[in-house]
Amino acid sequence: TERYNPRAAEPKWQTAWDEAKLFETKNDDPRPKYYVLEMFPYPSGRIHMGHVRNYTMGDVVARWRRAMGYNVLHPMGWDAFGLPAENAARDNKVNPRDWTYANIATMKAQLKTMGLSLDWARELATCDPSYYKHQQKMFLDFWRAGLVERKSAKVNWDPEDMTVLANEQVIDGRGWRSGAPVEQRDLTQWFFKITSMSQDLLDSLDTLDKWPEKVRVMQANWIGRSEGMLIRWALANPPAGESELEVYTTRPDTIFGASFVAIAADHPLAKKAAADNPDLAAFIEEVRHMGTSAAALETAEKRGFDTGLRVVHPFDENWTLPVYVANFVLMDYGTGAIFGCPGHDQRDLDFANKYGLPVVPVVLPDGADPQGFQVTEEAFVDDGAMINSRFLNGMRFKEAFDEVATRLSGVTIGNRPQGERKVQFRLRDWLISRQRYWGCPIPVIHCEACGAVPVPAKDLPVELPTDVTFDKPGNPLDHHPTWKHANCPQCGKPARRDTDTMDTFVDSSWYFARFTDPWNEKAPTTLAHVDGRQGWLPVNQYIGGIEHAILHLLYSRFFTRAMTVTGHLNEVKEPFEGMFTQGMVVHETYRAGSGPSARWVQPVEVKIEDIDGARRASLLSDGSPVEIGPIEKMSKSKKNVVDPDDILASYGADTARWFVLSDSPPERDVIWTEAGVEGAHRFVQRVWRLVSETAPQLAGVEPRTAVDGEAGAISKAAHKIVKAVGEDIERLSFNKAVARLYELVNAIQTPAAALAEGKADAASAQALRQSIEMLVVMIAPMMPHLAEECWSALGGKGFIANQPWPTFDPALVVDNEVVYPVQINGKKRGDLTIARDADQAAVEQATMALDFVQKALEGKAPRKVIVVPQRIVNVVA
Ligand code: ANZ
Ligand code: ZN
Repeated sequence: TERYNPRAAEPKWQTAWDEAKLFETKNDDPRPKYYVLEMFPYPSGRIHMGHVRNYTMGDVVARWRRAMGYNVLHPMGWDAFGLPAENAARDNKVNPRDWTYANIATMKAQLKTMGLSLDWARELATCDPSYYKHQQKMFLDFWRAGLVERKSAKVNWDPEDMTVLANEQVIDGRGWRSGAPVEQRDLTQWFFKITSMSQDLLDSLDTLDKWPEKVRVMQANWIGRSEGMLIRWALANPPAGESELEVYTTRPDTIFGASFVAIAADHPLAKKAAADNPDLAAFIEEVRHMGTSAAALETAEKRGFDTGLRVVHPFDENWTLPVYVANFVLMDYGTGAIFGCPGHDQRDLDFANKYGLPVVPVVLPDGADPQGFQVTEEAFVDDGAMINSRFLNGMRFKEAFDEVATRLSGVTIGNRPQGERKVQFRLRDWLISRQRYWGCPIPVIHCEACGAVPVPAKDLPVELPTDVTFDKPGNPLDHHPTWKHANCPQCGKPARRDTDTMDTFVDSSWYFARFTDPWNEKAPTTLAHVDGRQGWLPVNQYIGGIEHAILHLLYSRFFTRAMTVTGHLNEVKEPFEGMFTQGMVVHETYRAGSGPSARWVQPVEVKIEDIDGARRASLLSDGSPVEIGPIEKMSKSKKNVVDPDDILASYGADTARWFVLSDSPPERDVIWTEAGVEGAHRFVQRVWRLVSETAPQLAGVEPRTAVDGEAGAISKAAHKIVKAVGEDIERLSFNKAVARLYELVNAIQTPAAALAEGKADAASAQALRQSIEMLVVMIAPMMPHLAEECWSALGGKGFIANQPWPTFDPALVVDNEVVYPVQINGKKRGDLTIARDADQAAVEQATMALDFVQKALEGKAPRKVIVVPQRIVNVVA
């Protein structure tokens, strides 16, 4: 028979599916709903292997659920706002909109060649006014509901490009383009009050039992709940207008180990102390220019400056401690002030050692000698018994914490208690203002008389102007000659539009809800379809990269709650019931040349051979040697990228899909190798051969389950695998499902060959017909085009995509047999398959009847046969 030709078959089936509108989903279909979604792509220009893997997994789930009888929603769209479009506009003089839509067209065509069962009728792009109009409406609704706030916040300011930079655009304290040292500036900006939901966002993680544990932990850490205390210290020598300093601590138990107090460079007290201290002022200036990211602070050397201020210990009026400005204290956490306990905090210890401050251990490790215990280089951060702590001595952490809390809450300083319990979250409000063009305009008009005024609903959307220029630094919306001028909706006087646009994370925080009714022009969602009894949400299975495990998921969880508060959802709190984070596609790296002329080269430039059992690489162009480097994430910089288009064109989509699903568990990285792809393609051809060669004999044969004899063995193999593959796909263990399908093809290969030669009995033919149909339905989620082609070769009616998932006969899959490894003189020679309930004598007898045992004994009786029930047989000759 002819080889399978994916180049002909794949476009043919894709067109047929399109024409039949096979994957267009109806909201009012009465079958149970299933919503599977992959994180939508940013239209960067071309799809990459990561997309191929991600979307293939989602498609397997979608196609399998459809076969299981669900009404499946599997949509696709474009996360289309963002900085790259503006960079392209500046560098290549193209309009961001044109650039974006051209990329969407290219990438959509690429996705189509993958044969994904997507409902393209629901396609959306977040940069489209028909989408962002609703986002502007929700912004205003959130504002009315008290979930939006305008306040001053620090931004990274690039003084040369005169623009605000995202944290990722600050590299070693400098602007990524200009290289100029970045400054911190205060700007009044818009925030979503996500912190008002901190506790609920944390608590509700417990309900997400279909999320990876690691993602829940990452979310919990990001929210970062701490139970601690606010403690107010009296200033011994206060500057004018001050009397006390408030610190936040999670370790009030260590209060007798305090040896200094430290405040952030931006702390108001620091400013006051610096007023008449130029050296301190200079130090503060220096700290402010340092990176303030948590990572930068972790690694930076701990530095400080004594302000000359002194505080009085809360439990001892004769004990004063110095107040430092320190670079490791952040202004926006707690109160921006700490007490340092060097014995039990590593940063404090490094700091104390540097500035010669006392180190008094107050927690004794269990089993340590109280006399000899000292802390020098390494702080003791674990639990133990209190020492050197007066009335706390002998207590453990909790007891000591409670004691300090009780005592300090009973004392007043000023007119407040000196200490009080305080729960603190690390989570900050979500700053959504971006001083950028290519984003969703913030629908607000600023009026001198009326302040910030919402744009009236009838004037939405506030559309981006198209005639913008990128020749000047800064925000093009700001430079636009007319766009920002508008009349105040309240008093009618000339006013100014907000020229900021929203963080693109806003766009992706509700697209999954929009997909449930993207046709609604009046409102972001349609309550009948979005959630609740008749609705689609929560998404049953969401699939995407671990890089979005924190912000995107957290923001979406916030948005879902906020949409419920503002009536855009009925009741749902959690947007994603199931979450799965897939691994990356990785590849070897190759390096040609040596010394300063060494360079990375692409896989397609390299020839690889096996020479004396070792892999050797050389350049295809001139045969010069190439060094094979480590296996890494595909990246442009290392050039170890395989373009999906090349694979799709040469092997077809099914091969690419099958390959990315096989080999590795889906949560792990998969190594892309040419050999692996070839192996996948061989399997495609093997399935096709199996089906096309048996099809003529199977014509008119009734599919039927067999129980006995050779035919029974065929049915048994197939039914077992039907059970296993279903379970594997349900658990998203795609690689295991793939392995089972290889197994099935192996199991029916020989009887199928016999059938093709006309040598099969009627029962076997029927069992084969059934098994092969099962095989074809089961490969359909992974290799849909091949499956359609096979189905039509078998004379199947309609599309395989509409076939129900096969059911198995439970009686055939119970394991009533056991396989014993058979050893002869301690060496394994073969296996014995026998009924599970066979007794000792029966196992012995069956062993002796085995060919290889007979041969080994050369007609003699064995000295001994040892049977370990259900485990192993050993024959001693
Ligand atoms: C005294 C102390 C003694 C502390 C000790 C720790 C160990 P989490 O768990 O993250 O909430 N801290 C408080 N505010 C800070 C700020 N703005 N910048 C830097 N550090 C700050 O950590 C709380 C602990 O981090 C607090 O408890 C405080 O140091 C420090 F043996 O207070 B601790
Ligand atoms: Zn006004």
